[in-house]
Amino acid sequence: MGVCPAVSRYFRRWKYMILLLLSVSVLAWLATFAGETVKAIQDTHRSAQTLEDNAEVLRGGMQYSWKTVTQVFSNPLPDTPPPKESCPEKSPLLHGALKLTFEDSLTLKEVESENSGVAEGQYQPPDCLAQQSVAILIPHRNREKHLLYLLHHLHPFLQRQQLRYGIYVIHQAGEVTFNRAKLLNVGYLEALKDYDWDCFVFHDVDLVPENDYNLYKCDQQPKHLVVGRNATGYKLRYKGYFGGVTAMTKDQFHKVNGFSNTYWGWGGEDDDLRIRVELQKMKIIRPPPLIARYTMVFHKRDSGNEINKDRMLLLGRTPQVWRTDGLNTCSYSTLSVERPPLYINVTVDIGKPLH
Ligand code: UD2
Ligand code: MN
Repeated sequence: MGVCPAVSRYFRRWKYMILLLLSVSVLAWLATFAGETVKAIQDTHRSAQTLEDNAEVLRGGMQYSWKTVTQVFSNPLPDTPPPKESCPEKSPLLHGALKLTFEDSLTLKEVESENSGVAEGQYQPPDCLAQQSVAILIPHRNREKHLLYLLHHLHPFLQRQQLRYGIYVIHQAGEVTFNRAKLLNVGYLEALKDYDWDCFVFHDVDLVPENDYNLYKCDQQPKHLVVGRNATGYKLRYKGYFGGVTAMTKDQFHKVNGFSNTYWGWGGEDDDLRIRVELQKMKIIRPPPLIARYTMVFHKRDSGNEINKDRMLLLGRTPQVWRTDGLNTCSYSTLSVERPPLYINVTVDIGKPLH
């Protein structure tokens, strides 16, 4: 009696299934083998490359200390710097209140030699990763001596705070009426071309901080760093005062569309920024008065920066115009960007008032 046809069909189908399974396993095995071969070839290549690199390092000008040699041979990528740890929340280098000096004989060369860790106006802590990167923006014209004093004190001050920072001097070209606020908008836009800074500090050239606990870091809210200064008995000039030195994150400043571009001459532009901040429901914060203290280098009102008689009128219009007067309408032409050792010097033509 022959096998019944249903059973024979059943076995035939299984035969094919088993054959199929067998071929799949063979293929998988071959693929692993091939993968391993390629990996082995890559490994050989990599170790050859490492040896070549190591030989290169040894041939080069490195000092042949035993430590260096063992490091080179135990580290397959000798060029990779070791990962840095974050700098501590509170820098161990802070002093507190500082004794400031304003020597007439001070020179830029001296300040440069005191700050050899600064390159082209920028610095980062050598042995830890800074908690914030900060661009200091200084509006400037005809105040070279003040700039020298500020660089002299600010570089070591910022280094003790273990910040990654860059100091930008935005220099208004020509004799047209000064416009502090527009220069600061330019500084923000130009600094962002160099690096994606976390925080911006808008800084008068003549204000020197007296205490390094006054941190040049940004916070959850815009920060006003000058509670008091020598000439005004170290008291807040008036409620809502937001001049001198302020710190805002990239996003906070972007949110308020920066400063107004329309304040030519002295006054009002700092109050305008306060109104912008308040319109965004942000709240100005300040460090304690004993810390937020500054010395303002004595000066008279500069020629070319006369009182802006329109400032009250302009301040009344801020809620209506802030969206169309600020970073998004800041037109200027950059005449030069120089990078001497201690700052980035942006010279700019910002135009002139409409009337
Ligand atoms: C106050 C504010 C300042 C600003 C100004 C009104 C304080 C401590 N500062 O400063 O932030 O709101 O009033 O506009 O309250 N500058 C030059 N060259 C010039 C003119 C001005 O470099 O010819 C720059 C420089 O950075 C100076 C800043 O603009 O520090 C403010 O001008 P100021 O020092 O003449 O005004 P001041 O001290 O009344
Ligand atoms: Mn001043």
